[in-house]
Amino acid sequence: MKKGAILIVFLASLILASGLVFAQSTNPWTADISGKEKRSFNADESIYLASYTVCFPPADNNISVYIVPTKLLGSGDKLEDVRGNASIIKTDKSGFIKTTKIWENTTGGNYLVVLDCNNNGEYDNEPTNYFNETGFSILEIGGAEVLAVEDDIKDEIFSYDSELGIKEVLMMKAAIKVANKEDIILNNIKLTASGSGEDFADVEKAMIYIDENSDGINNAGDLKLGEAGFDKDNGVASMSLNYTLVKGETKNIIITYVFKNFAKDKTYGFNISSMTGKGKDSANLIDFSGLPLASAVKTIGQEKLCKGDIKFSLTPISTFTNMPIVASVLGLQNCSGKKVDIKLNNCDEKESCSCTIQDSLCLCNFASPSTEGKYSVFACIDKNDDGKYTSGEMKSVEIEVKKLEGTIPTVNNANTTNTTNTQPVASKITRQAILKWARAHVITVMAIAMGIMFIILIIILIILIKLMMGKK
Ligand SMILES: [Ca+2]
Ligand SMILES: [Ca+2]
Ligand SMILES: [Ca+2]
Ligand SMILES: [Ca+2]
Repeated sequence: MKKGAILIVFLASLILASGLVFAQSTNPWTADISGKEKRSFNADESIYLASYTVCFPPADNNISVYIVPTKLLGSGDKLEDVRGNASIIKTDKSGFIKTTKIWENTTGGNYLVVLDCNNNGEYDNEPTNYFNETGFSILEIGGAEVLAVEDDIKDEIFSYDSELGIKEVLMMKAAIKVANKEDIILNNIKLTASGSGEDFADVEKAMIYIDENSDGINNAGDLKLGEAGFDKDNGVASMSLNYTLVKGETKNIIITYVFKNFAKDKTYGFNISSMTGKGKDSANLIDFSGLPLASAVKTIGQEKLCKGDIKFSLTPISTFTNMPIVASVLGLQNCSGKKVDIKLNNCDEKESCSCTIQDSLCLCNFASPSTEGKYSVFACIDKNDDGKYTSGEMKSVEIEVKKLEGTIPTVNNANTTNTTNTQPVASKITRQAILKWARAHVITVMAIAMGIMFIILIIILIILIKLMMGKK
């Protein structure tokens, strides 16, 4: 009876033991803290090792346990541990390795565990977990860095232009640089507002775009990721997103505000206070470094008052070289006191003449070019005082200039006047030019005059002779 019982217990433990052996694919095996076999780990998990009987002699044997990058091992290969040193683990009385932590603060990659039973630092066909394939792997957690873009949008005054009607203002350009480990699913971006403006009341919403064409402007082809308003003044705009950032890539982002109110002299800005995302492979929360990141500060300027279509004309539009041309600009409202520059070819050139608008009219004159050809003449007015000429601030007229053969009256200097009447300007210029020419050619003028007088005298003489002959 006793013998039978011992036999049953022995057989039962043998079956149990062999069952356990077959539950493991290798001996030794990598495991979680409970000793259950595990071959794929996240970066924040520790690696454990367990085994049945390994090495000889099996009991109370100090074994050097190596972790090496996955490779095909050959007999006599020197073992180099990725942790710096092998760990020494003592087998129990049965020659088992009890579940033992072998690595924490891991580095992502694919590895093998090698038991150096004879502790000679070499591989002598000793036990490994798997052979010629990865024993276990550690997923690398992705990461990302949020960077300011070098030519970020500058602090500046923004003035509403009702003629353009643009209410969306560029606030920030930044880049998200994704580590070359795993794709990241971007879930949320939070902006925290600052500045004297009422962010809840004045800002309809903040918007975020992927600047697909990397030109720093939100335009056609860019992808809108999300939008949100602020919860209160100096509060938070929380944008829910669902965008996959590809590992190893850098994406440029643009953040804009859509304003409801343009409250003069108020300032608006924000920080990207947080970004959240998940590793696509590891499912771990991703750390976005570089935050908080501050936007530009926009101050709201005076809304544009000077408006209207520029009605621009030149008199004449077909003329000779170096001849006077009168420029007139009409049709603008609330622009009194603003300067209009008349320029050849484009509004970046030096002005040919300029005038100041008074009662919605502005006149000046200039000399036509000294080389024949067709020219575009531009009237340029900076309606919104931003130092730039943009749409609605330029108008052009074509002129044709021909060369006049022979001696020509010339105008050497263009005059700048603010007169309000075209005709006297033109006639004054013409008279001045003719007088100047006459002074320069006094002998020619006198010769021509004397010739004409001589011809008239001859004609009078002939008439007198005919009359006298008729009386006879
Ligand atoms: Ca060895
Ligand atoms: Ca504010
Ligand atoms: Ca763009
Ligand atoms: Ca302008």
